[in-house]
Amino acid sequence: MSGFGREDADEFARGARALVVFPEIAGKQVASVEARIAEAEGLALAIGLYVVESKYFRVRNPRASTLLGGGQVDEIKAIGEALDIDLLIIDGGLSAIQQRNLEEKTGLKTIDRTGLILEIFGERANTAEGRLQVELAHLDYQAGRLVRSWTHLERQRGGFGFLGGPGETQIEADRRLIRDRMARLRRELSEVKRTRGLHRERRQKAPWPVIALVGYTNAGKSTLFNRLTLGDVVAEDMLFATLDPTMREVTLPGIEKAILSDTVGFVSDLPTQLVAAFRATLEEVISADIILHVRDISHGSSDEQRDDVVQILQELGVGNDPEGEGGEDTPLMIEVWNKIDRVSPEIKESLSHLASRRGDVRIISAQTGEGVPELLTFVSKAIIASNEERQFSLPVTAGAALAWLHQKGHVINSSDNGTEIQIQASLTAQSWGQFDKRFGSLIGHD
Ligand SMILES: Nc1nc2c(ncn2[C@@H]2O[C@H](COP(=O)(O)OP(=O)(O)OP(=O)(O)O)[C@@H](O)[C@H]2O)c(=O)[nH]1
Ligand SMILES: [Mg+2]
Repeated sequence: MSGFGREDADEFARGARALVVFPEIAGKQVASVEARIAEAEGLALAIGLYVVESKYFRVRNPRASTLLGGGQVDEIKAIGEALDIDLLIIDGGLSAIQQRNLEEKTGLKTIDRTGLILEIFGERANTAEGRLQVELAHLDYQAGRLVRSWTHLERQRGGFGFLGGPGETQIEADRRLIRDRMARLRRELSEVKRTRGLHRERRQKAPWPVIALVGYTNAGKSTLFNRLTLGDVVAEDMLFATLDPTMREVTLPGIEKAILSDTVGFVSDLPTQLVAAFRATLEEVISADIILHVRDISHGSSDEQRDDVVQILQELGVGNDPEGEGGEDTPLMIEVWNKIDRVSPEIKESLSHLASRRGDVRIISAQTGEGVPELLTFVSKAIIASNEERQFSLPVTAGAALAWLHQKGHVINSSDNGTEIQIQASLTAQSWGQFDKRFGSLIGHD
């Protein structure tokens, strides 16, 4: 495949010397600058860059031209020269103009947080669908940045053009090229999706409950997944180790079979292009019966990470329904406080205390296995408890609805009086939601 994503990955050769700059914008302070910088370094490492130096700048008045102040830009230029830097990573958002100006003023190739994350995704995506989605996201990102002096398209033609960008007509032509390519990708993507949809359709008919693992990148989702499924998903101390969702069967106490799905990790300021791109992949999450939100409770920014995950889930249309109404098919959410083996006994004590006051938290170590059996019992109880019994009637012609009920849950009783079938069935709230959507209009009111 000759995607832009691939070419980009080549561009930041492994081992390239990077300078990470975290600009803290006034009014948007983060809880821990160290944690934020460590994360940015982790992102850079995730595509094999060599982080030579990291800097933190406080930005009081973000400049439209360069984001950073003049003195700060000079300092970056000086560091770049002194340390022989190849690449400047700004851990924040840059407009196309800011990016170009920074490149011109520092003499360093510059990339922002979104660009960096897109690079990682471009390198990691394994499935056909994942690759198409990343490429599409990348093009979308590029389309907005054609003013910059080194576009990939320009490089493809062999010109570097570090000074002065391409002419207007060239930009127009490039835009059209990108638009055409995006249109083609969308067509390919919908073909791949159609095929996957068929697979899912087949799977969704299975009566097994679906449990999805979500969480911040590096929280330990894959480690837990492997522990529960004896699987071999890559679990690494590396950001975005998992990109493509994986599903496997698990056995829970009292439940013959359930489907567990491991998913891509989230990160703060996840590029909107990628949230959109992965929406389809994360449909597994959206349609799960239970979501296990895995958190690295030993992490200094654990609370911020939780907030980011909750926010992204909300963007995806998944959220707890505090009123407990109208959310028939809202999955049940359980917080899993992972890596408990890494905290001191005192902190563990107070976390246990906190958790015991909440009904929706379990403490575990996916690595040592501590707390995992209890988590499983908790999950299966929740699944069983969420089963809801209903009695209603369907017209005898609604064979499909009846078959669906038989497949998806437990039909306790059904009797046929010639025109109507009286049904008594038990399903998860999530499945009832799906049933109502599909067959609600058939249900008789008596
Ligand atoms: N000490 C300790 N380390 C853990 C635990 N769970 C996971 N880890 C480590 O944390 C790192 C990340 O684990 P993964 O399972 O890859 O995390 P993930 O959530 O799948 O990450 P992404 O796929 O990048 O989103 C690995 O080095 C794991 O060995 C735990 O309970 N205790
Ligand atoms: Mg993973």
